[in-house]
Amino acid sequence: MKLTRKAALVTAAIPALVLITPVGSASAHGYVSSPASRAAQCAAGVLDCGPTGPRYEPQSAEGPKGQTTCSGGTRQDFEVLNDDNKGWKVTNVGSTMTVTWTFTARHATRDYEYFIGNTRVGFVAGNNQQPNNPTSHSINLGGFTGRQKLRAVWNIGDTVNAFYSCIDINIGGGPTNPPTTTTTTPPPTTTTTTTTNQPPVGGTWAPNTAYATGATVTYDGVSYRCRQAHTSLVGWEPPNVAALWERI
Ligand SMILES: [Cu+2]
Repeated sequence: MKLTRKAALVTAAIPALVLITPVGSASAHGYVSSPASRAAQCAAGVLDCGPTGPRYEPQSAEGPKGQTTCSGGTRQDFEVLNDDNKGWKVTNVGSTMTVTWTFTARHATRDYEYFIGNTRVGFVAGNNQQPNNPTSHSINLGGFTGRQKLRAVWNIGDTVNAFYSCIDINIGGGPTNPPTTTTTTPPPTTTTTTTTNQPPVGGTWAPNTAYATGATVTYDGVSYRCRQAHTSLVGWEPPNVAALWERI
C-alpha cells in the first residue's frame, strides 16, 4: 500500500516536469524562415553550423538592440551566422521581397527593421502587440541590386533585446554595383561648362537614361530630384530607389 502510494506520487510529478522543461526561455523566440535565413539553413542541415546553436535553435539569435551582427552577439555558438564566406544558399529576389518570420514565442513587438549594410531599407511598427505566427512583410529593397545580405531585426517591446536574422539574396540580376548613398557629388553649378549629363528639366523619367545629380523628372505625376548621377534601369523607378531620387 505504502509503495503504491509513493509510486502514484512519482508518476503524478512526471507530467509536470515534462511540461515545464520545454517552456524554458532558451528555446522560445523567432527567426526568418522564408526565404531561408542563415539560421534556417543551419536548422535544415543545409550547412554544418556546429553541434549546438542555430542547428537546434534558429530562433535564438538574440542580443541587445542596435547590433550589426547576424548572431545577436550573445552566444558564441551562434557566431557561425556572422561568417559571410560560409557558402550560404542565396535566394534570387526582385526589387521587393516578402520576408516571413516564424515565432516560437510571440513577444510583444516594438518594431521590425531591415538593413542592407548601414541602410535601413525597411521598417514595420509592432505597436507593442503580439505578432501573428507566422508574420510576413513586403520589403522594398531600396534600389540595391546584386548579391546582398539583408539583416532582419525583430525589436522586442518589453525587453532590451532584439532577434537577428540574416538572409543572403541576389536582387534582380542587374548590375552588381548597387546604388549607394555614399556619393555626395554636388549638383553642377551654372558656371560649369560641362556638357555631359546636363540635368533635363521636368522630363518624364525613362529607363536607360543618364541622369546627373540635381536632374528633375516626373514619374506617375510626382516630381523627383536626382541625388546622384546614374544611368536609369527598369526597376530603378524614382519611388523605388530612395538612394537615387528624392521626392520634391
Ligand atoms: Cu523569446
